[in-house]
Amino acid sequence: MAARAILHVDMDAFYAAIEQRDNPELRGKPVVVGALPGRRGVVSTCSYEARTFGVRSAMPISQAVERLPHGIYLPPRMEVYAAVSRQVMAILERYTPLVEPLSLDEAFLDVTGTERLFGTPVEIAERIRREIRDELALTASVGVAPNKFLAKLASDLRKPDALVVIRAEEAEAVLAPLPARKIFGIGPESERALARAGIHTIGDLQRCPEEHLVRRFGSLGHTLKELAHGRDDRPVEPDRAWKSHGAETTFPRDVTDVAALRNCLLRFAVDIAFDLRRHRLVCRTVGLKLRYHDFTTLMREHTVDDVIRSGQRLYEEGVALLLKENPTRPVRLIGLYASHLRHEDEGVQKLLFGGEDKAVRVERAIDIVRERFGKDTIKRGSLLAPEDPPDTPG
Ligand code: TTP
Ligand code: MG
Repeated sequence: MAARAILHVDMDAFYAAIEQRDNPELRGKPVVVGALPGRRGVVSTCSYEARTFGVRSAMPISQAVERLPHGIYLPPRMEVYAAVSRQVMAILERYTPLVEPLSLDEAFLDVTGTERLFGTPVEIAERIRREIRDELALTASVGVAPNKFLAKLASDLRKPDALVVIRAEEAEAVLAPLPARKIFGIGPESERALARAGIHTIGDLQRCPEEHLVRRFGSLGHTLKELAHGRDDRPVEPDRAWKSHGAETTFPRDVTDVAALRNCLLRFAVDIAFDLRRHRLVCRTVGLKLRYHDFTTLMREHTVDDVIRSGQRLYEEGVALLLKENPTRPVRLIGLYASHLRHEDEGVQKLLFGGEDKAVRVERAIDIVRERFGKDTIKRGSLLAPEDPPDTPG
């Protein structure tokens, strides 16, 4: 697989930073968000000022009060944090639709191949940090690396407000001195099991032959070995809500003519394919959305075995869904969606493109014109119409 560029973005002291932002009197002070003193419950998070007193997430609030009696204790305002989270994710999505949120305040991004559009991965990381600071008055730490494991490790390395890059060739050296528990998924129990085997640092894992690890820990042994050497090929997977890309329209007047519906699908397919190619993405699932005059709404999907790259194929799949649905009632809204997005370099799927190659070549040529002269220079209908079979009635 070609070298990838993965970012891990993690907001600093997220809930506490929002409280300090929204109430300037709290800035520079030890703020603890979570259960209130005297009640049962735990710390959700705390400001870095509170961390110097040893307060941590998930600590019982009684223990936090022992360490920090003069702290400022606040109940969480979840709706506010969720709204800020959406703003953060929207900033990330400016750079790629391949955003995989892990929680309200962190996400992976795959920015492989976006150089021409937005700059190098490090430049993108800097821009993201700047936009979060300027637009949201918050700070984020960002890790830049060739895979998810290293990117997440990097974002955590010099928190808060840091940008850390781990290059493939320096990964083993960066990892070696770190405790084994820094590996994703090693909890206290695995940590003890590793310690019993004499493994304390990631460097110990690097030196331990894989057969030993597999004998002791089963398939986990293999994973540990891979990660210890900084190897991780998990893809960035946007969750369903984020990972589809589509277009829809509500008609000024309800439509019954299938030819008109197909025409809409054609326009959407060409636009979606153009956007996907700009981000070097392919999709595996095509979705058709229809809303009838009485507002009943349906979504039909088809997932292919290979991957879809061309507007032509998106269109054909969309039309197949439309004909299968065979709408007999007036349609108020139609939409077309591409989902299960993947980076075009990912995995063996490159070998499977087959017959779509020609369509993609033609459309790429048109992309260049569109990028240079704007979206509407080329009449979209002309792209696919010659091979477009006549409408089947109904
Ligand atoms: P984290 O990213 O783990 O923590 P953080 O953003 O507060 O601090 P930093 O990243 O700088 O170390 O978690 C994000 C938010 O999730 C955090 O602000 C509050 C919430 N959270 C909990 O409610 N309980 C927890 O145990 C943890 C770890 C986080
Ligand atoms: Mg955080």
